[in-house]
Amino acid sequence: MSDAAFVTPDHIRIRFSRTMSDMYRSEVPQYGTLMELVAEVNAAMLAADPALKADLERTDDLDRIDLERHGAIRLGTAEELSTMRRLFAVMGMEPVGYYDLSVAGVPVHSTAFRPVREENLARNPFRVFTSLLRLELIEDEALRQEAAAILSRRRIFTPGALALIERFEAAGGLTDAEAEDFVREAVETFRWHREATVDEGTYQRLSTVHRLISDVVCFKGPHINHLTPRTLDIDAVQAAMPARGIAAKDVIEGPPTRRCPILLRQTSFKALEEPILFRGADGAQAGTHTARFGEIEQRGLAPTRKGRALYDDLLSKVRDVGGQGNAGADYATRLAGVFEAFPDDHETLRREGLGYYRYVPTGKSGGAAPGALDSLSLEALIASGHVEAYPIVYEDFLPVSAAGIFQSNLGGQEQRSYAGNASRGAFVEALGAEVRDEFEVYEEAQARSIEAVRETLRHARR
Ligand code: OOG
Ligand code: NI
Repeated sequence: MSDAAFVTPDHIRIRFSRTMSDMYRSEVPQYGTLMELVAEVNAAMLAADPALKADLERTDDLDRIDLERHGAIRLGTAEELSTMRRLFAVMGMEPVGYYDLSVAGVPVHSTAFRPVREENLARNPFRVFTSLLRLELIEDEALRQEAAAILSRRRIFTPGALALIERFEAAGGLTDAEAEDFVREAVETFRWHREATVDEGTYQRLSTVHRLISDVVCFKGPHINHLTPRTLDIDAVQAAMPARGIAAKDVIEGPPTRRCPILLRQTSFKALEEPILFRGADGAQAGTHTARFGEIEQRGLAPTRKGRALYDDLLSKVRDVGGQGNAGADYATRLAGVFEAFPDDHETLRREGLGYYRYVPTGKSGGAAPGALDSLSLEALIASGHVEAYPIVYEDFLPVSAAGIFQSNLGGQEQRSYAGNASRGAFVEALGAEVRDEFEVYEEAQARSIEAVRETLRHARR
């Protein structure tokens, strides 16, 4: 079979993210309401700000605005994680970044599976924040073994999905018909099942140690726990949520409102309490479980290591005041105050090496002598109007923010200390592959754009 018979991983990811979105909207109707609100706010923002619209058009971001979303799952075993890596590879999604959430009292560590190159992100940026439960952080030996035994009995992938993953690996791609089967089989893993695999007593014992443990251990599979559209104005969406009957989280995680957005701002609506059925000696017993919610995100400039260090430093300054974290009515004001130290115009951000930019030739050639342009520095080319710089969008996650999202959806009361437990080596071993360094990914994207500029200018001189 020739390669021409295969559909691209982008194509499979597009289908998959659409199917997941439809599934989640039918499972969690409030998510549909949130999607409508986000689409309205985005449309209003674009109508009011033609310059923003033109910029988004220029950088291929306009078409993907309403597509933009991520989801999250929580896995129980190393084997589940490594198979999940193979499943996402079929859709061109690779593990980027390592997030240790134990420092925030959540017994998991995580990565994000996502497309890596700009052309693939432009087609569809769907990513999945994927956490692995760390059973070793459960102190009670008997309970730890019980949880491991329950997990070892479940099979989260359908035989059809496993066969198509193998087919993809052996043949190097999937045909259109195989891709359709693959998506249908793959979404089964992420579906909600209201039947718990354990009795109520077991659920309660695990829940008492940490609610996240019962969410991972007591169900047939890793139900997708939220999906997240991207908004152009998260403050507007946050403010409009209550009027639509959506119970929003108290604060927006991440940096404050800025003229030049950086990194990632996120907020969510609280997880719903849903009916479930426990196993019982005399038939099923009714109960409830809270796990699934909706979230929105606003993304901005991807910072360099230097920019990120400044962000982390400023954020901890705000959060450490009186040890109150992000609590307190004046949090937004304190945050904005401290972040005045983070430059808020692209010129300065770029010149000070705080963020990554994509460089694009403007097409202007008049006035320059042949060969003169490619000897000029990038700064000189920008100053002379031959090259423009656009912010590269941050595509990853933030551990402190992620912990805030986890907490608000676990009822907010869970505070355990698992501090200082980063274990990247163990995660990579469970995954069966390295995770990519996010800074290298942006660095390479920026370098490719500079190379393309140089290439254009070399050709333009004759
Ligand atoms: C994941 C929470 C983290 C984000 O956007 O930071 C996350 C989870 O609750 O499983 O999705
Ligand atoms: Ni999320």
